[in-house]
Amino acid sequence: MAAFPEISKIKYEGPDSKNPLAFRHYNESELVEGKTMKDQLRFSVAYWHTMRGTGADPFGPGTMIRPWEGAGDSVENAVNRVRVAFEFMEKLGTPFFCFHDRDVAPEGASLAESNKNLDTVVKAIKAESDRTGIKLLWGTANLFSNPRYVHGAATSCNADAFAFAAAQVKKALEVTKELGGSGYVFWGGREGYQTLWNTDMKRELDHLARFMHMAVEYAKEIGFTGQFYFEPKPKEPTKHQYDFDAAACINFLRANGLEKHVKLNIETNHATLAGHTVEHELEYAGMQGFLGSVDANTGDLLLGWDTDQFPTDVYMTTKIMLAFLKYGGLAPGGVNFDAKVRRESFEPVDLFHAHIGGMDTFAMGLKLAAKIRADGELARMVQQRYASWDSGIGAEIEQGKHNFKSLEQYMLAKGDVAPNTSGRQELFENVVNRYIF
Ligand code: XLS
Ligand code: NI
Ligand code: NI
Repeated sequence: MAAFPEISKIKYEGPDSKNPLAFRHYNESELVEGKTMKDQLRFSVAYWHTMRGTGADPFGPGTMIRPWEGAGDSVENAVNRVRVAFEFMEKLGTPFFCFHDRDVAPEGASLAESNKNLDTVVKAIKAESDRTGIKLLWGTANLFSNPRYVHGAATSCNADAFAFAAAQVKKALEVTKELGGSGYVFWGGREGYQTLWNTDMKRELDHLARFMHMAVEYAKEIGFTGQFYFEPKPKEPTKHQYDFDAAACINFLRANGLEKHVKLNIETNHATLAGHTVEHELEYAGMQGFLGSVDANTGDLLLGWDTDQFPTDVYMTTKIMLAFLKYGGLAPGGVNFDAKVRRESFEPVDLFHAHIGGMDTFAMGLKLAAKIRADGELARMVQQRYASWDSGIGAEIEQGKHNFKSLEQYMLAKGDVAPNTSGRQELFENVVNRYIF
């Protein structure tokens, strides 16, 4: 029985279409910079929000109408939910999905039972994945919901919590491999602190590094060759998360010898919570070779938390795609919609509207980014701004031919700095608008 009987496959109908259940910009077979949009964007559905989101908030219970959830949190219902998820993704045309272990299968009374539940559901996922060709982009483990992780998992003060988390990630890596997943994500969960008074930060971070090394070692042992990612987030649920932002994550990875194994999964809303823009985080990671994947969503200017809304801002998606095209594309990562429909958008069809909007906004961003790159004017304007470094003293400094003494000599002879030129911010902004409108 179909879960979305009134909805057929979402098709590309072009920019003039008024059909709310059609794409106006995402045309999966259209070529952009030599690759199809499908291969450039690598869209992924987040199982936790789309299949498990109830709409509950701190002020009230869930509101979502999900007719297929009747049987509750049983393994049987989990298997049935897999069919619903694949029907949704087939109709939408997303080639990937992402999950936490506990999103897809219920936790049992013991580790052994939880693993058994997961095996049963993973078998169903494998069958649906083989039938449809829809693949796992990345897997991860939920190391934050169960009360055993109240103080964190890898950074818990309780060594048993660390051990349980290790066992859970071991299993999550096995199923990610079994499903042919392209990656595995570490997001902090409760890895952080509420007060430094009760916290041995050094010890906790050493443990986190040990934990990640164990994951890397185990992946090698079982032949899992997917990409590991670390996902920055500054706060929530703890007041200070250790994976604060791209800079903190990269420093942690380098300081602990993990830089060859782990890249970053940058989430838009987390970037803004950290006081950055997503393009800042992408550029910072990209210039150092750490750009991996993106958790696509957006926050709200008036709300200071991780609202995980679907992206609809074309400027933002253009900037995201400019960064990815600049640093060689998204693969093996992708555009994972770590986003949820609003509590007030409780009908199943809203899941389609949300994803269609996000996919169209990213498709437009991709096309605009490619246009900006093909035209080259923005790049030329930036290059022009740094022209003093292309020859003469600038080129000599870059080549390492100078020191403080020689530069003092140069300036004593020259007298003063050559006149500065305008930053032309407004012109830059106007040029960007020319592509967008
Ligand atoms: C939470 C994170 C989480 C990760 C996966 O804020 O975004 O959903 O992406 O654990
Ligand atoms: Ni995320
Ligand atoms: Ni988030």
